Amino acid sequence: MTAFVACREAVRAAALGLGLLAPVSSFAASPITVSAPWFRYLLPQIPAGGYMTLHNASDQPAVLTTAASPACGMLMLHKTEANGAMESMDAVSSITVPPNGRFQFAPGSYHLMCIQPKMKPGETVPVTLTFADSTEITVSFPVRNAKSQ
Ligand SMILES: [Cu+2]
Repeated sequence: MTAFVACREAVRAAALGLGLLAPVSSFAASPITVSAPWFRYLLPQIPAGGYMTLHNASDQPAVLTTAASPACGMLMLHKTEANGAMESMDAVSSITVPPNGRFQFAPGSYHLMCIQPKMKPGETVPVTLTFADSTEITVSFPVRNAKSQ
């Protein structure tokens, strides 16, 4: 429950810091590219939210099934849901990026939940994304703090 509440606050705090963009990373061998990856890091005992946009240049859907990082302990796919004044968060088993489309992770919506963050603002940490067809891509996520914009 504590981690749950902390995460919710991290997500809300992150919403205040929207509007930032990171350099686009591209992967020549894969139709999947990732833009604007970042983690919002608060404290070691508070889960860090990870955000990015996935782009799919193929004419087939791309299904993201797992994310992993040595900087996270467990790294989960999560979605925040607003129900009136309440907010809750659920694990999701996969995320589908439409053909020639994109899928955005953002504060208040889909995010990567880094359960035990071992990172510092200013660093970059690797995240490996695995898709249903066994494609794996590793992306460098810049780490930002609560006040970053
Ligand atoms: Cu979460």
